[in-house]
Amino acid sequence: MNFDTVCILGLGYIGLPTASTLATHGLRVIGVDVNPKVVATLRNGGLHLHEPGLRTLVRAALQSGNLSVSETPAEADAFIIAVPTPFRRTTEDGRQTMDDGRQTTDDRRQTVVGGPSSMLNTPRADLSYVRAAAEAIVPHLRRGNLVILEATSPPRTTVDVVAPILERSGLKAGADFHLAYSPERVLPGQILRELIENARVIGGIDRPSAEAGRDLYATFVRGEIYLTDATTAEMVKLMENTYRDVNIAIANTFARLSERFGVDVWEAIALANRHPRVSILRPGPGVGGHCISVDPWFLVEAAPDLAQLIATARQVNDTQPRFVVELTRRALGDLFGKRIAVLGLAYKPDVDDLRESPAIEVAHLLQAEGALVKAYEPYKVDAALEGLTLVPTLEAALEDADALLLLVGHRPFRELRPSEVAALTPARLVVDTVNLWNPAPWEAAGFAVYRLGVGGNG
Ligand code: SAJ
Repeated sequence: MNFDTVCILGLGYIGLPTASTLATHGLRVIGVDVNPKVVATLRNGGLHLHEPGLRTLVRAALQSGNLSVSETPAEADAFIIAVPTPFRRTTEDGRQTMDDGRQTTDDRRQTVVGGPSSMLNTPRADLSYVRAAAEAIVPHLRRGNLVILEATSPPRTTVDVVAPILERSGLKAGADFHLAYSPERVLPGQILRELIENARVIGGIDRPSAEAGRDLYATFVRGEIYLTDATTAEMVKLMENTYRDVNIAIANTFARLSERFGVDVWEAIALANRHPRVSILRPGPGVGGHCISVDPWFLVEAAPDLAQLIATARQVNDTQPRFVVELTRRALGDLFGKRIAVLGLAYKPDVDDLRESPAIEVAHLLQAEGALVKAYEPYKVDAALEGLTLVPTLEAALEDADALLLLVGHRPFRELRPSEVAALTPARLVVDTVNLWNPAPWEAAGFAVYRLGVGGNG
C-alpha cells in the first residue's frame, strides 16, 4: 500500500518524533494535538518537550513543508493514534486520583475500562484520550484508510474499543479500512535513534491490516518488522515493561534482604551476574517514568486473578521510596528538622523527565517526617514543583545541609569530587541509593557513607 498523507493524533514524546520522522522521509504529515498551546508553540518554532535531537528534527520537518500542525484531524491515507493512556486509582471512599496520588478534578469514571472499580486501589487505565482520538477520526475516515493505535493499552483495546468507535463511520473494520496496533518501544533519551533502529511489532485485526501497517512503518524503520494480530501486539508491549518491572522488584527485594543479612547487595549482584544465565537489574529508590510504573497495572486490571505476581512486584517498587526514607532515618538518627540535600529528581539518570519519579516521592515523604529538603535537579534547574524547594545550583543545596541524599545517578553527580564537596557543605554524611559513588574517597574526605542495600552500612 502507498501512503501520501498521514495524520498523527497526539504530539507528545512519541507522536511528535514519529510525525517529524515521517515528514523528513517525504510523507505529508498532519500533526494533531488537542492542546492549543502545543500547536501554537510548534507553529512558532518552539518545542514543548525535551528529547535530544528533537528540536533539529522538528525544525527540518516543518521547513520541508511536509509537516503541518493542527488542533483537528483532516482526511489522510493513514491515521496514527499516539495519545497517552494514564491510569487512575480509586480510593476507599470512591474518589478517583491521578497516578501521582492527587485527586482528579474531573471524574472520568465513565471512561475507565470496565466502569466503576470493584477492586479498590487498583489503578485502572483511562482510555478517554484513545476514545476521543478515535471519535475525532470518524468524520474523516474513508474506504481503504489505515488506522494504527500506538498508545499502550489493555489487551483487546484495538478490537473491543477502537474498532466499534471507528465503525460509527458506517465503514467496517477489515472489510472497508485497515486497523492495526503497533507499540512504540523507544527509550526516553534515545527516542530518535530507537524509533528508526528498533524492531517493530505490528498487529493487524487481519493480515491485510498488518501488511498495510508494515508498508507505512517501512518508510522509516530500519529494524526488523514483525507482523502478528492486534491483541498479541498489545500483550507484547505490556509483557516487555512488566518483565522489566518484575525484575527490578526482585533487585529491590534483594537489596532489602541484603540489608537485613549484613550483605552488600551490589557485590552480591555482581557476583551472581557472573553466572551465564543470570542478569539481575539494579536496585534503586523505586521505579518511575510513565511506562514501567504504569503498564503492569493494565494486566493486573484486566485479570487480577491471574496477575498476583505482577501486582506484588508493583507494590515492592511502589514502596521502595518509603524504604529509602527508612534508610535515611537510620543514617541520620532522626529526620525531624534535619536539612537534607536531595540530589536528583528525574525518574532515571540523564533525562529531565520528572513523571512518576520515585525521587520526588522520597522528597515529599522526608518532608512529611519533618525534614527540611532542598532538592537539586541538574537537568531541570528552572522547574517549580508544588510543595518542594528546588534550588538552581548544587552549591545552594549543599550550603547548610546535614546530609546528602543521592537519588539519581546523573553524570554530573558521578563526576563530583568528594574533597570539593566537603568544602561546600557542613554535612559529613551521604546516603547513596544508586551505588554511584565509591565509598572510599568519600570516607577519606570525612563523610560517613550509607548505601542502599548494604547491611551494616559503611
Ligand atoms: N530502574 C531501576 N533499576 C534498573 C533499571 C531501571 O530501578 O536496573 C528504574 C529507572 O531508574 C526508572 C525505571 O526503572 O525509574 C524505568 O526506567 P527504564 O530505563 O527501565 O525504562 P523507561 O521507562 O525509560 O523505558 C521503558 C523501556 N522498556 C523496556 O526497557 C522494557 C522502553 O524500551 C519503552 O519504550 C518505554 O519503557 C515505554 O515507553 O514503554
